[in-house]
Amino acid sequence: MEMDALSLKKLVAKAALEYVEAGTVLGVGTGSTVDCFLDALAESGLQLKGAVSSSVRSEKKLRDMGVPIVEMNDVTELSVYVDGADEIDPEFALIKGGGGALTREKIAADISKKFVCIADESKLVPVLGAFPLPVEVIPMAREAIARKLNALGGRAVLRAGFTTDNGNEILDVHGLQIQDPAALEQAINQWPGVVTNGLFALRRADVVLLGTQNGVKTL
Ligand code: ABF
Repeated sequence: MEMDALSLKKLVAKAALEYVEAGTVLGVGTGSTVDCFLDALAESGLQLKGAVSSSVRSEKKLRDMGVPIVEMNDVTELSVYVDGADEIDPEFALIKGGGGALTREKIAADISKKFVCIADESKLVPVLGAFPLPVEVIPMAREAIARKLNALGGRAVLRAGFTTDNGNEILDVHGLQIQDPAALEQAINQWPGVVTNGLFALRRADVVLLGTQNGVKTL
């Protein structure tokens, strides 16, 4: 029988436990796949020293599980960071930020030694861009940045009624075909008023665990 998306997420969430070491501080991302991972972690009985979380949402879930929350400023590095993605290309470059937590996710990925990305197989694409690229902007720069994104050939749309955990806004850029994700990530990051963009290409995933109909594929 064919597994649905939730079953694939649960499968891959469980597989990610293999990368978690008891007694350490774990980096934890955001999203429905990460929610499955946290459920699997709770079930496993594995005891962590603590967790650095990329969002208020995951932080709440971790607290409810009794895992101590550690401030990002209080760690020098994370041995493992587990997070989902919205799109994954064959070279492990990602689009993230559909959940709006891209800035904190990028910081967590940056200080992690091993970034383990968990996703169902629908997220693997040949070229990034069908999923709208999120760009977190300081509110007063929104229109200026939207014009620049549109000049790149995209269509920037303000995420209505959404404020990030950092008090900023998100522009979702539709219609891009991202042939060189690292170059685009760098270019957008240079614009004043951009906090972060959702391309994770300069610091991409180290391991991708993909939930497929034939089980978990480690890429
Ligand atoms: C986070 O959660 C985000 O970067 C990405 O937007 C999203 C993936 O969510 P899901 O697992 O629900 O598809 O990792």
